[in-house]
Amino acid sequence: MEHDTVQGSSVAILSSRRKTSVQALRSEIISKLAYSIGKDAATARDHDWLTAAILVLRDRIVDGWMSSVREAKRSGRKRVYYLSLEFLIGRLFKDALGNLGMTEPMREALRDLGVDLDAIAGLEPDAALGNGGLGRLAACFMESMATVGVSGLGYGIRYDHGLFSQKIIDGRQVEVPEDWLSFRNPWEFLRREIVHEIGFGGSVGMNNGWDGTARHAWQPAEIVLAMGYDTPVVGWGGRMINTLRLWSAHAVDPIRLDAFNRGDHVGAMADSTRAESISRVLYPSDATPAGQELRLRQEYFFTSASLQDLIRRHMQRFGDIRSLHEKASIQLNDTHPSIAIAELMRLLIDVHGISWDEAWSMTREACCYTNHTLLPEALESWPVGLMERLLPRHLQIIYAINQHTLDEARKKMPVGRPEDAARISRISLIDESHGRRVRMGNLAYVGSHKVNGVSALHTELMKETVFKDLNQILPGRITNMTNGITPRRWFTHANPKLAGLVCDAIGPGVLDDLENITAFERYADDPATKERFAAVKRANKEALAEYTFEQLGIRIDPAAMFDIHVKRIHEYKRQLLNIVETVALYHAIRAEPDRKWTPRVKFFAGKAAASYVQAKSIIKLINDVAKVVNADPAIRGLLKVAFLPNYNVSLAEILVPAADLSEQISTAGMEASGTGNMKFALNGAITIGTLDGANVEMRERIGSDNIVIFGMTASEVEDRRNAGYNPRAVIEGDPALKEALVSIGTGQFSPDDPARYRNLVESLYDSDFFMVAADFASYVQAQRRVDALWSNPSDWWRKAILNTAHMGWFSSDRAIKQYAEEIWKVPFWRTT
Ligand code: 26V
Repeated sequence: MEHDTVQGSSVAILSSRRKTSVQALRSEIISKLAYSIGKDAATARDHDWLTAAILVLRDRIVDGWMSSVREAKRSGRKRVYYLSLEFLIGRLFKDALGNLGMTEPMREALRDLGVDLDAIAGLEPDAALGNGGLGRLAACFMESMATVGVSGLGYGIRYDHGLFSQKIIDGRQVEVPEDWLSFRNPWEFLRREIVHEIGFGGSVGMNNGWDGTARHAWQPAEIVLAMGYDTPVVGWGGRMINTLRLWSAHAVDPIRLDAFNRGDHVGAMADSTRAESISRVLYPSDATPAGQELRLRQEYFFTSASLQDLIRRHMQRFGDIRSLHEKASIQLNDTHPSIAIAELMRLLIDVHGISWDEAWSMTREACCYTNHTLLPEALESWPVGLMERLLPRHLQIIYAINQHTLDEARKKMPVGRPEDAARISRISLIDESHGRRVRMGNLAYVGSHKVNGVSALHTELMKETVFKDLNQILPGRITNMTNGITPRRWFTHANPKLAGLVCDAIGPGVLDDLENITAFERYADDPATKERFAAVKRANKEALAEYTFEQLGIRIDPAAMFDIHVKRIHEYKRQLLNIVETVALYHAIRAEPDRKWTPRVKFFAGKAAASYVQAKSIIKLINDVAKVVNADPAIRGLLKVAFLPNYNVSLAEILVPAADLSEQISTAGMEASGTGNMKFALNGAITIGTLDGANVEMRERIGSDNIVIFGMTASEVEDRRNAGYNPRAVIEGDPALKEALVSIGTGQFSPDDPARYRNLVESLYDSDFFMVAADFASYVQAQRRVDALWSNPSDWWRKAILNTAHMGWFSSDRAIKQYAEEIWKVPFWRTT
């Protein structure tokens, strides 16, 4: 029997059934090279080998894909449509090989051809069609749907350019355009026949429908074409293969010949340039005020294309629009696709002639919405004027929905109380207080039958804050779906050594269902397992040390504690708290060099939105601190700081398996869930974290002895803010903190520009909205608890093993099954 990297699983059985002979693969690769790429083995470059190997793999996938599609059609069952402006996929080659149990045969076939699989796999560009957590969650969910047997289609945008690449030049972030399609994308299939017309602007008139009734008719001033590209999504074992359909924007007429012939060569392309700009580039949206018209055009473009597409599919299969909500569940990933509520109403009423009441109940039955952040600056709203200009019919519909919602709300309120007027204005879909704006979160809420948060704490806070009033008027909709991560990418493939160890201990069933990993708990006190666990970690740390040396020229000792803080750079995620503590530690080591310090390497990585000045200043500070600390012989290498450039999915796959300590230190109440926290803990890192997001549930499952919690709780943060927080007093009362801040503020780390961090430091003294000072002492104490733990390796590895053993519940398979059962009401395979 053939085996994959991880032995003995159902995948091995599957691969033997398929008779994936190495010989067959070899000859298929050679013929792809010749007939699809036009090269022979002598002239092929590494990139050509990669493309050939992917095309061979894709051929194997296609059969299963078609049978999944046929089976879904035949069964007539309900489907999930996952609408997301972001899918942060990363590389697919190794993931798909692993899921199909073909890693080893492919490795051998390539080896016979003189090609190293790992080397060419490293050439695949990351599909970076997302900013961070929200986009990565969508990618994990797609893979889990295919794994647990939920028939689903992901809809998004095929951006020509994904999230910018980050270069660090002189310690500063420089954004470089990303160009993942430059070598063509061998995974995708262009569906020329799947094209939808997307309208913008124009006016709304009336006409008569086929039955003689009057209907609104929108005459758009501009039409853009949405063209579909399909990528197969392979689940574990390849039992089901779903589709990710991404839309690319095109002009109706690629060129205006009349203008061209007149000699206006640029003007002849103007329409085409304008249309195609819609799918040109991903917005680095999680800090720019995405008020730009282009962003709304992107949102409407992909939402309308997706709804038209799913309605077309529904009509083909069932022939009756009235059963749409019984056969389709439309999941809105944040508010980005929430114009779907108005667009679906428009399609049902104006195009399909459904009455308002029936259309409204169908829309609500079909749609559901996930909220991913409570930060007020991140809650989308659009100026009424812009909406009127771009989507006049939708604005009419939104007004009508609003009327209906407010009428219902008024009925539920006793008349005449002064506070009712304020409540009504908060529920309204139109915010009248900042110019007139359409509140997209409220639209998504009223148009969905379920509204979910992404961790228990976040869901509770949703009920108390952003959706407090709506929850009172329209109760029972808010529900919690704690996030999860796919164990294939984040365990089996990223950390094959650890997966192998766990499989050897408790058997391969863990690969089919991560929740089986609890059986690994029994090994927490087994010295041999601890030793192997430590050896795996050591090997992963050596790989990261080598990578760090290649990237930054910094030499680090793999025996040191690897303390890792990687995620988008945001003030609420508090990279600043970490670097200030690093500075305090540096001072302490310098003051007492002979004390028994724990050798540590502090790793940071993450991108700041291009316009986010404060976040960029934090990146510069980390790099400035690194320069001074790493070069100071007085601390004898006990502390090192490394900022790794261009954090992305592939870099995370190197970092996550190599962490001893995982930093999850957001200001409590601000991180909706986090998913990096789950990846690290599953791979045996100890978490130092606040009681925020899913850290709370991680503590419940891992046990409070096995996670290091510090700082204020969400309600303490709120109370402190309300009571009038005085950071200056806190700083003055904490000599170590004060010394660290003074040294940063007066240029110890920026001798070339001593005032560089004056504003940053002053903002901590003056307001410190994210409570860095308030949590500082508690964070320092927690770090010293971590040091104490590290000094007892037997205890450390026991806790590390218990982390791995208790993270099974955080699989995205579990999350998807919950969505399937409680929100979508669709069937899935049960693995018991
Ligand atoms: C954040 C911010 C921060 C400041 C300015 C504007 C802005 C805009 C958007 C966002 C967050 C975007 C949504 C997002 O990515 N949320 C993340 O979703 C993850 C998956 O549910 C979750 O684990 C993270 O906690 C949450 O931040």
